[in-house]
Amino acid sequence: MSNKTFYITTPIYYVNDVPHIGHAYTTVAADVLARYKRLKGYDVFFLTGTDEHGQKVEKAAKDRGKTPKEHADLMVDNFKNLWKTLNITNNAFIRTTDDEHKKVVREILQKLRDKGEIEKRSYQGLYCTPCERFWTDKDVVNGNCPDCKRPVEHIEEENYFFLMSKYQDRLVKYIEENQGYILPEMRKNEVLGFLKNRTLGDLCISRPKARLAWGIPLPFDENYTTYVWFDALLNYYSATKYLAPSDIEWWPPDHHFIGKDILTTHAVYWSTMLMALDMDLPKNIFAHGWWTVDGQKMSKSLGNVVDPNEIIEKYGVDAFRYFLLREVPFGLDGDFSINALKGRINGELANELGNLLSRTIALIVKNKKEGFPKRDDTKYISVPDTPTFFSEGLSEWSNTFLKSFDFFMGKLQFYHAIGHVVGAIKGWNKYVQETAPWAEKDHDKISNTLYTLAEGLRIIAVYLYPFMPSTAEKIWQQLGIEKDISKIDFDEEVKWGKDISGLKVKKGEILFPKVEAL
Ligand code: ME8
Repeated sequence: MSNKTFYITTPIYYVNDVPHIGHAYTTVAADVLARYKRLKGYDVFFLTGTDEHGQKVEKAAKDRGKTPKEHADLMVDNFKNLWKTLNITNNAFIRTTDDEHKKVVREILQKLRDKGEIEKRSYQGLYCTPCERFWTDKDVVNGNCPDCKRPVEHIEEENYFFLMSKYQDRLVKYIEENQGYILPEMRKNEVLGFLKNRTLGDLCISRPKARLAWGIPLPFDENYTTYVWFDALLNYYSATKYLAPSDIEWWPPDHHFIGKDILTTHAVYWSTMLMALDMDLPKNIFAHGWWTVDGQKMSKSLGNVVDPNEIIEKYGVDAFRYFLLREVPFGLDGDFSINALKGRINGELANELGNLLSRTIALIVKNKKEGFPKRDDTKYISVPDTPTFFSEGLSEWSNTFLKSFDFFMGKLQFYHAIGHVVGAIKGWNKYVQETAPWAEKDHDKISNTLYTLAEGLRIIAVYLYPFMPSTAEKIWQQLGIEKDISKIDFDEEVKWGKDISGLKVKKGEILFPKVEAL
């Protein structure tokens, strides 16, 4: 075990519906970072899971004639299977119906109650059942919920409140003093704007059992169940108590990856809950953008919800993973269309990457049937044919390249990190063109060029690994490298100048067959 640890989470998804491209997006992004960090020598705890309590799930189960638990048990496999198909390397999968999770939630509720952070009050307000939240008169638009636009009900009842309002100033200060706490910057400003322009209320964290039976009962009043968000947010903590290796202190998390739809619950509810518990706040909450499909909001009624399984079956896992992080800078909204996906496949993946591999392998097979000769440093290290686009020489190039790549990954700029690698792939293709080994007569020169290409591809595969793990593996296999790429030391393997003498390349399948454009 190393002493560097890295804890990353995705939201826990509701089991009222099947997973779609939006859920896949957050989970793939977290997977990319988790894979990268592992190769960088970190002990990684990557958590995802499902949010199984609450009215939404209760209603979905009722519509299907099942108990909520039966329903959740069926639905949870849709997520687990999709993560398997997508090659997601989560270390744990939490379900809020796990007994251990429920126990932690009850302990925390009791702790907050004992500390005087939870109070019972009589309350009246406008309640939106589908959204499971109260609104004020000011929020409601013509009697309808401002979020889902459905009618709200007037409700009067006694409930328990978490005294969130008293943390308002402390939270503002915390966000201002910890620049990287909420990212991207525009989301941080949004939260600060929200906190500075209104008086934060206290948070109603209970529902009478008669109205919501499908939830965790409050330990100090069994007539009530806890608000689904209170239960859900605590997953990030409870998982460290029973799903993570116990010899490591995982708290606080390094990143909570979420969509912008659930920014307030994380930035405000979760942060103040942790403050009340005297616990460290996560190091970062990153709220990414929203995917539309062909320019429209994804919705069941429009029938345009994208099932990742269908896309993967047709176009492959890695093309899909690549597309999600390459199409839009992480943090901004994006639009999914089959046309755009095909464009990425035919362009960067088939024409650039696939082509570079197949021509390199073909040239090596043609010229070096016996594999690479034993490396002669005088010939292979001082590369006279340094590609014109790498003015510093290749060792230097590999060092600078690593620095930029690490910079982009550190800033969660996946789009730029991939762009950087694509730039190199294009450069190597240009290099093949310029050196034209097929027309070369000098054998040493040919060997040199082929070594340079193979070494370039070996390194490119390492950079591609977090994004497209199977593709990276295939590149290494075709180059004849037998090491398991998921277990390497990243920094070591991206250094220029490995001895690859004796490797026997294996011509393999085409990485990305071209797809018919629309
Ligand atoms: O909100 N574009 O669960 P949920 C991008 N259970 N991302 C999207 C998306 C889209 N169109 N649609 C969904 C919940 N997502 C709660 C979370 S966490 C303690 C509890 C992704 O099933 C994005 O990550 O509605 C978003 O935040 C999440 O799915 C919402 O998933």
